[in-house]
Amino acid sequence: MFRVLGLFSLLTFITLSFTPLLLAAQNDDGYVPPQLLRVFYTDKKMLKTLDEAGIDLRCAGRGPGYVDIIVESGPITKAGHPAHKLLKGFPRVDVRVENLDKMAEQYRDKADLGLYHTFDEAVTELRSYADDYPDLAEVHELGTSHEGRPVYALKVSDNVSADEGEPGFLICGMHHSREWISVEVVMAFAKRLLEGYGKEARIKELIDNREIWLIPVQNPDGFVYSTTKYRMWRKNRRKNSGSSYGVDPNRNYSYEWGGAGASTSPGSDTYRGPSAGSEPITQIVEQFAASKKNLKGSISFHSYGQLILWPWSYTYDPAPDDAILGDLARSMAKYTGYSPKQSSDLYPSSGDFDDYMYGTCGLASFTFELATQFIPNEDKIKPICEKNVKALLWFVENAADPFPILRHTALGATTNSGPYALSVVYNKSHHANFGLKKVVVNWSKDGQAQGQLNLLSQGNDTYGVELPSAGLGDYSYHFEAIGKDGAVRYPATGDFSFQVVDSLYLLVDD
Ligand code: 0X9
Ligand code: ZN
Repeated sequence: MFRVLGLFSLLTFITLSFTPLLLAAQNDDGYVPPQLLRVFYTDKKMLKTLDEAGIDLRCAGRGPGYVDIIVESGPITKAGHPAHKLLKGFPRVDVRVENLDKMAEQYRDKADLGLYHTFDEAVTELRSYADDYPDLAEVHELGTSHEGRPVYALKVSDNVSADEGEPGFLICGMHHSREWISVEVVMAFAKRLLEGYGKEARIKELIDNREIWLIPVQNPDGFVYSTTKYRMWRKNRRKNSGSSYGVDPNRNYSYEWGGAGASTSPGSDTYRGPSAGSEPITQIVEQFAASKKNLKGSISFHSYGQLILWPWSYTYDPAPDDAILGDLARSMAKYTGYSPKQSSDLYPSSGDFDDYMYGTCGLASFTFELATQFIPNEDKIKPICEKNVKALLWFVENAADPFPILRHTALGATTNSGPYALSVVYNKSHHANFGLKKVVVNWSKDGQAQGQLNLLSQGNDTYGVELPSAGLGDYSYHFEAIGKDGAVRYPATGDFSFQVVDSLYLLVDD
């Protein structure tokens, strides 16, 4: 049940000395299509200058030592272009996609978007799930967008029409219009759950004991705009004052709205909107999440970057539950191969989904950046969905109580024959009203109860005790947090355990 992991931090020094190579393909009529550039940097501070100049650093991919940016207007080779001068100081700039208009060309003449769902197809499919599995699936209209399109949620649970208070999860796709693959993963999860219920014990167990809310298309207006008018559209379709359109839905949530990494310019791709939660599609999701008291976790799918991000986004400070969030992200990363990191390590941004879900609603919330491009080729849809559905299944199974009152942080011994030092951390931020009085551990050896020991405070909300040696064999134990109104067991069910075999001291993993 418990494993001690050694963590090593790797420091990478990158030295680059390339000459900037800036290209722009200009059409006869002078129109310059949007380009995707990869800008390499040697120091994160260099990004600040781009950010401050209004270059969007937060809407494409990024990796160690580089950030992808979309340059929308005019050839950046022109001295007048705001990016031209700024990019001069960077060791290397590659043009990744010379013409973003052409990137999704293969779908241009297909009204049905090939294997991708259109908005209407996604809605029809959700409805068919409710028709085909009336006891397990229900379509809820949560509200409507600026242009009057419904935001739908599919609830998946046994006794679906009852609120059973089971641990709940909120899974969203399509905040950003051009990130079509995000819809596919949420739709694939719905399919896997519903088709699996009658066949797979694991799925039945899940649906019987969870309430799973799926919003495949959080931003319907933007999605329709991207799929019918302009593929690279990102925001929603608010008519701003002036001639610009759109608010970035992932800068508009009302937790820490208006801070870092969100633009005040309506024309920007990361425009935060006129006020916190100003957008109907953001309000809908906020109100939904705040009203569902049984929600425990949430994931918002985006593309691209192959990342799993956890709060905070708005600050470099670690979240109070950073260790737990990081562990959950690292576990999910095992299924996807994506890189887990705190959101702001990528870049800080404010008013995003995760910070609201974690900061306001107390959920374990994550952003997945799928794939290596916004709209991957059709043949990539299936493998991307499959591995992300695996991560989703793991999450919904394992994050039902993401922030337990105690957390087991260490098990150690200086010699193989013990004693065995245990320590736990009290999660004060999530259980402020518990009134912790003491922590005890009940332990057994080879199934024989050995009694109860008090843990001593070691400062910083950490409590510890040593289990005495009782010879070779199987040790098991669970803790109890004793508060003003009673005790809470940890783990809720089962025990932690380890074995002492011969002269070896073995930790047993779950
Ligand atoms: O910037 C965003 O909203 C997300 N990336 S995207 O390229 N899909 O637009 C990332 C959201 C996570 N937040 C931070 N990294 N701050
Ligand atoms: Zn996105």
